[in-house]
Amino acid sequence: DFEYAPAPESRSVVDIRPSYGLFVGGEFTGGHGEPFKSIDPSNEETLAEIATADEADVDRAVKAARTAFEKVWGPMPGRERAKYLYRIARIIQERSRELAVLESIDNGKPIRESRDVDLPLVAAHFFYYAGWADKLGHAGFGGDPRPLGVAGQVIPWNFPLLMLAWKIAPALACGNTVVLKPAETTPLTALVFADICRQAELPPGVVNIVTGAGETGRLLVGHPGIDKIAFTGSTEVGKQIARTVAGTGKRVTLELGGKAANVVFDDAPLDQAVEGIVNGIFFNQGHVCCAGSRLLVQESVAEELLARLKARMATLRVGDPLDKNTDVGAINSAEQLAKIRELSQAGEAEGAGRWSPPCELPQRGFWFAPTLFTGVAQSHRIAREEIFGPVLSVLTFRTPAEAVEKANNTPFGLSAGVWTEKGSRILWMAERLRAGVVWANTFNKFDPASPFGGYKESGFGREGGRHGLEAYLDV
Ligand code: TXE
Repeated sequence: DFEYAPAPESRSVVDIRPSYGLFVGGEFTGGHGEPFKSIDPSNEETLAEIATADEADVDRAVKAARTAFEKVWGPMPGRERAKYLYRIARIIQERSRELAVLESIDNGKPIRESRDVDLPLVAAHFFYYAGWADKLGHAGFGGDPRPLGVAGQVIPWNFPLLMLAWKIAPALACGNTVVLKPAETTPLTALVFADICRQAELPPGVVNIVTGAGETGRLLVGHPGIDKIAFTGSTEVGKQIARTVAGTGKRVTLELGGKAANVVFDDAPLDQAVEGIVNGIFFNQGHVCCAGSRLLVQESVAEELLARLKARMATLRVGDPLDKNTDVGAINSAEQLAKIRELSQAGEAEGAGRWSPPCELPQRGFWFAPTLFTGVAQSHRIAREEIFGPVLSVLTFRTPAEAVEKANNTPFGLSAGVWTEKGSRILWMAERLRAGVVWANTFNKFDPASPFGGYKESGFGREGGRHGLEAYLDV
């Protein structure tokens, strides 16, 4: 009886300027590189022109961060730093509607997700790390842990503001200053965050934002004035950064790709598992490093589970990111769409069965229907490579040991999910799964208090929780 009534969130709550500069030393300034455009992936319209930071601009930003570190932020007592972080957290809450709409416009993600997941978590991270700023001497690192200095932070486009929060909040709490580069397809919320820093009267130079493509990131990572690098992005670039940093003495943490298994046993509550599977792979269009992109289902329930999963997938609404009824938004860029298409074609060519529910995709913009591949073999590319899109590869298993073997048969190790009624089996699995996070009877659950990070080629270092402080302190 449900009548579908589109209820788009208003674009009028955001005020997008025609052009944006860099944020250096507390001021918005021009960049000396070739400017680029940020576009709305749901309709391919240009949103704004963005400055590119060249070598001299990056240098300026690093120097501003160094001065702020030495003169103001490093020596400031933790309880004073905490006040700024709390203030930033509260302003984020106050401006969360504007930020959520802007995030959905620039990224393509459904407003329900940016409003109910991203923004609350962004604020929560600042609140959480504000709470640590005056307690670092009691965090188990010895009495007097020291900040590292200037952190160079490079983030991706899938959770633009949340990745910014994961990086900036702990760095600042520990007394470091930062130069952060947002991804070139989603720079807008980071620039509004710069405005929030001004609103919070954060001392100039404590946070600097340099925009640009990979080259700006490369310049930042290679700058001799950077003490610590935090990167979230592709495994390929992460490895490149690790090579660049080798021998420089810079500290580095990397959060890279994933190919998580969502393992469903025959005693699992199937409807609950279906919700977790759908959330695991279709949340944020599958642009999630810990996405449950491989479904491992026990053979005895495979048919039943797939029938329920297909029925659930048929109810997913794909479309306007600002429509509050949308479940799956736009793919972030033409490049990402091309990658998803290429891997899906490879899946078909290698013999897997492809299925999507009937769904009408908008004419303009970048779109991909929720897709399921059955009959997937472990050797198939769609079982091995990160697709980073709304594409689920289904494999089956008979015994728990086989489930573990298959789940771990990947160069990645970021996350995994286990669905079963048996508590002992959850513990047995969690001990054996080589993944930084193991969710049991749930998926994609995040909390600022719990550390997040990878095994193997998913990277190293932890973000979030008390462990997240380690990346920004010398003990
Ligand atoms: O990543 P890049 P892309 C995976 C996902 C996706 C693939 C490619 O599979 O399909 O990577 O995405 C900056 N030195 N993930 O091309 O290039 C870049 O400007 C320093 C998983 O977008 O790694 C951006 O700010 N920085 C991932 C950031 O790195 C460089 C999230 C990420 O871009 C650089 C995103 C260089 N040489 C993609 N080159 C996750 N772990 O969640 C680029 N950058």
